[in-house]
Amino acid sequence: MLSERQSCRRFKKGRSGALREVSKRVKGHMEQETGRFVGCDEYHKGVLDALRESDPHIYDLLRAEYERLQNTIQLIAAENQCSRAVLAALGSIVQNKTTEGFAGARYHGGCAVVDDIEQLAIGRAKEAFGAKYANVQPHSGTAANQIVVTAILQRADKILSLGLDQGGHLSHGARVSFTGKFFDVENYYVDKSTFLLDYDAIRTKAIQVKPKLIICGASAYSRTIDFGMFRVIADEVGAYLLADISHIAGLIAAGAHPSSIDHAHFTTTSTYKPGGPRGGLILMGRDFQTRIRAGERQITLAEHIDKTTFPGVQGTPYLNNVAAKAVFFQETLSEQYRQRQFAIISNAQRLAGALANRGYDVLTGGTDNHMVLVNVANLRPGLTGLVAQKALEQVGLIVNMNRLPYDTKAASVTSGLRLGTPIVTKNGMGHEQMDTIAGLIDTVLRGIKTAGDIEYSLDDSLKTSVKDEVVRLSQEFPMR
Ligand code: DSN
Repeated sequence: MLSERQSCRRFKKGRSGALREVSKRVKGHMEQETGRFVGCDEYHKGVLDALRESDPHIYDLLRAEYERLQNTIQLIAAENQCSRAVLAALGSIVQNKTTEGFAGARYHGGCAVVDDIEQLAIGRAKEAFGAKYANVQPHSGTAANQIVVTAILQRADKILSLGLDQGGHLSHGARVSFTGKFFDVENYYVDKSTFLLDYDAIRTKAIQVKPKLIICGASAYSRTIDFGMFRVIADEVGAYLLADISHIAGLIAAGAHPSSIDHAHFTTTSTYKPGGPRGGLILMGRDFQTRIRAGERQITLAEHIDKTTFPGVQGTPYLNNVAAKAVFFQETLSEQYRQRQFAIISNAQRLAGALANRGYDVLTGGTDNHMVLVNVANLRPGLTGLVAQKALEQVGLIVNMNRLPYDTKAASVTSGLRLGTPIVTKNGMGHEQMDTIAGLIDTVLRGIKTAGDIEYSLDDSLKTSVKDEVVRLSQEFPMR
């Protein structure tokens, strides 16, 4: 992990020349305003009113979701809460623009404004992550992975990745995903006793498998990932390295987890997990100009990823999402965002400690990131992740069951829970509230009367008292 001082230094870097150029052009766009129509602010101000009038059902459902969020506590490690500025960009008229291609090389007219939006997003993404190349067009993290994999692999080429049931991700080669269908996938595993990545075992497997691509990064792994070690292994076997940092992208941007950017050939992330809009991002560091053969030509990896994005995999980018990504990347450069990433980890460590003190089996004994993995089956015989998730939801504690490495229970019930602290931290909660939440979780899980892997009952008075406390806590720390 970078020290706070080192990561601060990164944040004091000046703006790049390209970003300054785009900023100057923004003024030019504004001078072209004619003032003959309803102003932009006025047009967008009516957005919620228009929805209420035209579709009261969806409007009411939006309100219901808002109420749900305000009266429950969000502990899903894959969720975050974007700012209202990001929401505004998402709900803007930019969503109407159709265009294919990239800024300066489009296949439709009328792109001067959206070109600048995309260039701002690219420049800010590079600045946020210390990257040399950024592609802001992927529709999601999975789409970003699909683009990279499609770019560099031929059908039936070999991928080596962390298994889904070990903490990996569907798009890293699970049988049910496109990666599992079209490529030859082998998995590496976490150590059976420590549940940690064992880099010697990964190297041995890589030498044996000789993959063309190694994928690192996880959906359920609470310890620091050594991207440098993965690159050493990839280089030794002549493989490309893809780091999917979706879960820890915010921590990396803030310097609270070591960066993958110059170790991996490709880094991908979803943009909502670190707190932005839904969408994906592809980044490259030192390898961005490495030349590869594409058909008859030699092109750079960066050009190859662009071409595989469009026309290879996607059509028109979601330009409202691109605008919202730009807003979000700017937010990640703020001191407030940076400090929050350290607080997210500190809260997760406190939550892990409070649960461990109450007798819970916290995987790996704690956490280095935003995530806490708990084996609930080891707490009480007969308790499953599914029952724990459902019982906690009844009192307003929103979590997700998770298969644990070497889980003996089926994926539909699991032995584990995965908890995350990004949203509670964003809403201002700290250590005191983590202790309270651990106590509430404990009260519910010890109070459950199980009846098989799926059915259970919870005493009404216990339910009411925990729910009241959850509502009180969530109202004390409303959505920010
Ligand atoms: N990656 C999934 C998760 O971690 O829950 C969501 O996209």
